[in-house]
Amino acid sequence: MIKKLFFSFSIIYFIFSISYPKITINLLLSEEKLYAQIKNNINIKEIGGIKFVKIPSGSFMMGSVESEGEYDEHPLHKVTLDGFWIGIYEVTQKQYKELFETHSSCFEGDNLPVEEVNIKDIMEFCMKFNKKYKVKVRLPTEAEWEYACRAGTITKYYWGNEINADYCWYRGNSGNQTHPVGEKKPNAWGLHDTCGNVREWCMDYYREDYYKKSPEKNPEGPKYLQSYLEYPNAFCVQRGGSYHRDEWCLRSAARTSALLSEQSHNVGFRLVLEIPE
Ligand SMILES: [Ca+2]
Repeated sequence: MIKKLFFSFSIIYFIFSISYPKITINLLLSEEKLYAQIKNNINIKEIGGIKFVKIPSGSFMMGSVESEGEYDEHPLHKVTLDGFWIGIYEVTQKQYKELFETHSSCFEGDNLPVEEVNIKDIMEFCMKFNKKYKVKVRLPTEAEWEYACRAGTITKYYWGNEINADYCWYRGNSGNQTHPVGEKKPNAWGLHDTCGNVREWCMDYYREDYYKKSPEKNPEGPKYLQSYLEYPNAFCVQRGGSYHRDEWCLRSAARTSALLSEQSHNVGFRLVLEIPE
């Protein structure tokens, strides 16, 4: 009797699984196992101790609606990006010391984000990294940064509309210092600390009205300047707020900038790895 029942169930299950494959997978795997399966399928590469995750190509709405945010976050506009690889974490002091004997970070610790770095320092780091590992890394564009940070969300932060200490280090919980990368919860694409800990340099020059005329496809910031080194008094974009700032600065759309020669105890960076599609 039991054998007959089992046989009948197997036949029904077989027909059902052909008709509804996604549902049957869910029936077979617990939620935990299903999550592990998805997690294992995330495309991750590790080079020079830095882990990069593949961000899918796609479109998103960049900036803030008129009733929210600052002047430079308007207008909310559609941006379409090719896929790219981005660091899961802010670059750490250990990773930085692999290529430079010293660094001048204010807070000391191998797994703390490197800070007190300006654009010239980062360019040198990228050149050495590229030479050593025969790859091409660079800073993210501002659009890549916001797209990666949002991970499909349209809320103020990637976790919702209210500040939440489970996800970030900011003035309210940092104890006025940086913290080891990756201690807080990641976004849906696996990135940690985009909001808070250290603010992150982007490769774009900053202009407050740039969103009014930026191209939809792969925007790279204002083009009126030629190169970083020719214009040391130019401003570059920084994103994400820091351990030293309040929650307003940690919003996904929040923009700020600094002289490209400037360095600060609350500013570091994460990298993009260029791999031809
Ligand atoms: Ca950060």
